[in-house]
Amino acid sequence: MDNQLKFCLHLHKIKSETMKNILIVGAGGQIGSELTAHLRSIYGNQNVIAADIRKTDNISDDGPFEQLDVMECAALASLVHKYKVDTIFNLVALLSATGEKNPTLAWRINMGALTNCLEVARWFGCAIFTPSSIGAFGENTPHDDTPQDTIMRPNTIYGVCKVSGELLSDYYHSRFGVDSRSVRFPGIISNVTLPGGGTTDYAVEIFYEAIRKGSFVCPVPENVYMDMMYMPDALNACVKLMEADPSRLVHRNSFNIASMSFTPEILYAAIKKRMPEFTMTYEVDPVKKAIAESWPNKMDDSCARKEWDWAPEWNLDLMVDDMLKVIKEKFDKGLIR
Ligand code: AKB
Repeated sequence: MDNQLKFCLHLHKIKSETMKNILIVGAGGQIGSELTAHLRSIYGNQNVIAADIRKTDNISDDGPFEQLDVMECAALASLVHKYKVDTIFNLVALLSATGEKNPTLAWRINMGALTNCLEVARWFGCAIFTPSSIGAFGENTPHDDTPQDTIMRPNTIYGVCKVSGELLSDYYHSRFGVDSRSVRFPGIISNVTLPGGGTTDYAVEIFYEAIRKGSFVCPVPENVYMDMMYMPDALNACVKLMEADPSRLVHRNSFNIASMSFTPEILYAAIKKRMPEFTMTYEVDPVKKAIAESWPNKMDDSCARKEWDWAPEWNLDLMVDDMLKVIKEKFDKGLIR
C-alpha cells in the first residue's frame, strides 16, 4: 500500500462514521441499473454512486456516476475515499453461458472484481454485498428443496467463481472482520435492462419476443425447473439483508433465496393463457441444457426467512401480468422495437 493510499484511509476512517454512502460497481447491468434507482429512492440520489466500465444514461442522470474499471484496485479505493463510501455492492460478473466460452476471462473478471472489492472493503471498513447464484450448485447437489448447507461442486467456471467467492467473502469476515453478506440469486426476471450471457435469460427474452413477434425459440429444454425471481423481490433482498441485524446472522455468504420455480413449458403456458396466439418451439443449446440440468429445481430458503425475515412478494402469475403490461407499454410508446 503506498503512502497516499494510507493517508486516504486515515482520513476516511475519521470522516465516515454512520452515513449511508453506497457504491454500486457494475451498475450498468441487469441488476445494477435497477438497484441504483431503488437505493437512490431509499437513501437519496447523492448517496448512491453508480460505477461501471461504460457510461449508461439511466444511472448517470439522477445521481453521481463514475467510470471505473474495477480491476484497477487503486481507482476503486480512490472512489471509496472520495465519496466516503461505507457499503459496496459488487455486481460485476460474467454469467454462466458466457463464462463457458472464455473460462479464463470469467475467472479473471469475476474473481478480480471480488478480490479488489474485498480488499478495499477491508482497508476502508466498508460492508460488502456480492451476489452468489443458483450456479454455485452442481450435479451432486440435492435438486429438490436444495438445503442452505449442502454439496457444492459446480461444473461451470461461473459456479466455481461463485463458490470461491462465497468462501473468500466468509474468510474476509472471519479473518478481517469485513461485514460481507450475500444471497444466491435465482434467475432474475426484469423489464428495464436485459440480462446477458446467462442460462436463465430465456425467462426474460420470452416476454420481449412474445410481444415483438408472437413466438419464441427456447434454448433450454422444456421440462427443466430452475428457481426464478422478479426484480422487485431481488432488490428488496439486497436492502433487507444489508440492513439486517448482524447478531441474527448465522450464515453470511450466501443465503438461498427463492420465490418461484418453473420450467419453460410452465412459463409458456402462463404467457399463452394471456396471449392465446403465442407459440413456442425449442432449439436447445447443449451448453445451456447441461448447465440448467445441473442447477437446483427449487432451493430451500428457510435460513434467510429465519435469520433476516426474507419474504418474497411476487409469484409466477403476478410476475407474468406485470412483465407483459410493462413491456407492452414500452413497445406502444416506441421505447423498444
Ligand atoms: C445465469 O443464468 O448465469 C444467471 C444466474 C442464475 O446466476 N442468471
